[in-house]
Order: sequence, then C-alpha cells, then structure tokens
Amino acid sequence: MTGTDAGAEAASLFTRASVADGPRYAGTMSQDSVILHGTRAGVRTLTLNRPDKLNAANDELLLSLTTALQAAEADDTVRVVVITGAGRGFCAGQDLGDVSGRNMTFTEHLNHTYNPLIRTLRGLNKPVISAVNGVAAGAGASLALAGDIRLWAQSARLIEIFSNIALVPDSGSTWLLPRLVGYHRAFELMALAERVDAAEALRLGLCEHVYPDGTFADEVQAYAERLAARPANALKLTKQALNAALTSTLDDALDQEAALQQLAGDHWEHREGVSAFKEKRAPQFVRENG
Ligand code: LHQ
Repeated sequence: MTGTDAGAEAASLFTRASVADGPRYAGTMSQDSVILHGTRAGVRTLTLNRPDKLNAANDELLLSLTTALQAAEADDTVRVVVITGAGRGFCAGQDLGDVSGRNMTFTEHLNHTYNPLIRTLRGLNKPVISAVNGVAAGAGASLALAGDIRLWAQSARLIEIFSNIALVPDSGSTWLLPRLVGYHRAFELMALAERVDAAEALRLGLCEHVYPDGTFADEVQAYAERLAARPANALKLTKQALNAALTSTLDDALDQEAALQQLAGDHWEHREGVSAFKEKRAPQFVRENG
C-alpha cells in the first residue's frame, strides 16, 4: 500500500467511526489504527498510536493525522483538538526504520507528509493542544511545539534531535523555535541536540503548563473543556490574527485587527458576552447550532 492509499483508507475509516461516535469517549477507528480518536464535551482527542516505537511517524500516521485534523475542522461539535501519544512517548520523530528504500527524495517526503500536517494544524480554525505525555524528538518535537497550547506531563522531554543523524530541523522547528527562545538558544538546542526537561521547557516558554504524570490525561481534558467553553468564533479569529501578526508589520496588524474585530463584533457570541456582563451572569458560548 502506498502512503497515499494508506491515508485514504484511514480517512474513510475515520469518517465512518466519527459518525458512529456519539458524544462520549471511546470513538476509536479500530484497535490497531495508528491514530485513535475520541470526543468528549467538544474535545476531540487524537492519539498517536505506535507505542512500541514511541509513536515514531510513518507515512500512514502522518497522513492519517492530517486527515483527522481536517475531519475535526469540519465537525461542528468539535471545539478543541488535543494531540497526544499512546504509551510512554509523545512522538520520536520520523520512523527511522521506514526511510530506507523509499522512492522519494527528502524534499518530496516532507512536501507529501510533514508539511501538509503542520500547515493543517497551524491553519486549523480551532485551538489545538499538544499534550506532550513523553519524549518528543525530531519532527515529534516540532509537533509538540506547533500546538496553540502546549501541556506537558512531568516526565516529558523535548529533543531537537535532527543533528544526531546529521539532518536539518524540519516540520516548522526552524521557524517556531527561534521565535520562542531566540536565535542563539534555538541554535544551541539544535546543534547539540540537548534534552529539555519539563521544568526547563516551562522556563523557556516551550509549554504553558506541566502536570503530574499520574493525572496528566485528566488535567488535559479539564483544560481542553475550559477552552471549549470559550467563544469559538472569537478564538478562531484570534488564532488567525496572531498567525498573521507573526509575520506582519504593526501597520498590517492594526488593519487586520480592525477587519477581524468587525467579524467578531457582528457575531452572536459578542452580544451574548455583553448581555452576560450586564446581567451579571456567566456567558453561554456553547449553542446547539454554533
Ligand atoms: C524508534 C524511533 C524512531 C524508529 C524510538 N524510529 N524506532 C523527516 C523526513 C525525512 C527523514 C528523516 O527525518 C525527518 C524528521 C525527523 O524526525 S528526524 C529525527 C528522527 N528521530 C530520531 O532520530 C529519534 C530516534 N530515537 C531516539 O533517539 C530515542 O529513541 C529517544 C531519545 C527518542 C528515546 O530514547 P529512549 O527513551 O531510551 O527509548 P528507546 O531508544 O529505547 O526507544 C524505544 C523503542 O522505540 C526502541 O525500539 P526497541 O524495539 O529497541 O524497543 C526504539 O528503536 C524505538 N524508536 N525512536 N525514530
């Protein structure tokens, strides 16, 4: 089976499974799927599922994850997406057992799998949480950094490991990491492939929160549900504004804010927020028909 076939098959399995899911958890595509998914309280959890290899990425995993993100985008009941790993790893990057003998160049490989994944994730109109339960290395580190919110388990660690095998950081790391930690720290992390533990990640701004391993999944779900209760349209526009501002001038950002504020202000969420304030009650931003 080619990577594309595998992705297409996984996609059709996903569609069937998500229709049958219902509102509670346990909506897995199949027991041996490389991406497990469940939905609870507006939170779609996508679990990389190759635990014996620390969820190292093969084409099927990458294409299935991209498809799963697109399906989450299209599903109005999904307000937040969580990406996490099965077992003791988050993602050990490219499956190094899967690269020899492939009839693709490195460039083609990235353009076929990793780059569409990162573009889909960063462009998703819903918040994505990278729930980093264990080691995140190589492209797995890029995935850990790419979420809008990064939650880590205490034992998680991140390694810009590419230079160990004499490769260049990819999947967005060269763009994102220097924006997070500055050029010099990014270069050092990449050149020495030093391991970053949870305390250091918090200090460097590579994650927002660290939770004990034992309660990590529950903490992630609780955090995601808090996010899911926030105004979805306003968060979508905020994500668009921030992403655009990362590469724009102040002038452009001011224009962008003025345009997006109109879209936010015309939305029922804004009227609900103002009414709730005046009536001294909590706003209700979750509605049946969005
Ligand atoms: C793995 C892997 C793995 C296969 C652990 N592959 N089996 C893009 C495009 C094109 C080409 C190349 O790359 C890229 C982007 C990239 O991501 S490049 C970076 C690729 N990743 C790596 O170089 C990481 C390799 N892994 C490691 O260095 C270690 O496994 C880490 C530091 C992640 C974790 O170490 P430990 O906690 O000591 O675990 P372990 O090494 O014992 O691994 C557990 C098992 O997982 C083991 O299998 P085994 O059968 O012996 O139990 C590993 O072989 C397997 N595994 N990473 N990337």
